[in-house]
Amino acid sequence: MIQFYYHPSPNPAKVALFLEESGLPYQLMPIDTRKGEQHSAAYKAINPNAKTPALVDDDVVVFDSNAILLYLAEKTGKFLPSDRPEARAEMLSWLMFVATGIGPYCGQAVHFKHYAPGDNAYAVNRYDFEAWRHWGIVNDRLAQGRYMLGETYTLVDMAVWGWARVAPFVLGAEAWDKLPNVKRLLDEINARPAAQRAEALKTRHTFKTEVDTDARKVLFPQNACLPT
Ligand SMILES: N[C@@H](CCC(=O)N[C@@H](CS)C(=O)NCC(=O)O)C(=O)O
Repeated sequence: MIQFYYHPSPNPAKVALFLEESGLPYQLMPIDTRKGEQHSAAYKAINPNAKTPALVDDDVVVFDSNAILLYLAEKTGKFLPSDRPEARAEMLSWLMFVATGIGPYCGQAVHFKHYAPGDNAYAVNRYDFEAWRHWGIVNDRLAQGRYMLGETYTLVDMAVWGWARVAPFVLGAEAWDKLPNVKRLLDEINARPAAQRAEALKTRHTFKTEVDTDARKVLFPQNACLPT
């Protein structure tokens, strides 16, 4: 059976949604990143990047949320566009856009706005701008069709959903006034039973919620010695 290494945060959420949508049986493997469990040798043998999510499917090991989405979509043949080269190219473009743009810029915006000590005006300005710019592109895309790839719900929508869930935390309270098409997609996916089951996974395990000094040491070890 699939083992899904999970923490209740945006990148694992995408994979949780796919697993629940597809009906694949899986075992939940909690990794409490605020307690440093991502740094264990056993977990790094699965994901050398020491982050969640990761997935083991018998002798297949796959890490990085968007790679996992693609693996599961190809395994099941579900939530993919047609295999015409144009459709596949469009899917890969948007999936990589989410992987390399939405995820990293949102992650850094959250870091500098909510967790980093000090003022950080330059970093906040840069990452806030880039996070907004990327979400604006997604919002414009969703003005052209119901979903990221047109009229069919695919893995790319699941990748977007992972971070759209937390857009106000990333961007601020005005996120939904400025990104109505992203909000429309978020609301539509949130209404799906699979999304509700994916969200409920966090209640199956007691994860540490505080980002206290100990959590900072394992999440941002290179900065742990700096004053907070
Ligand atoms: N590119 C990776 C990023 C994974 C990532 O940053 N995961 C976060 C949760 S959303 C994490 O595990 N953070 C803990 C840490 O940085 O130590 C992916 O998409 O899976």
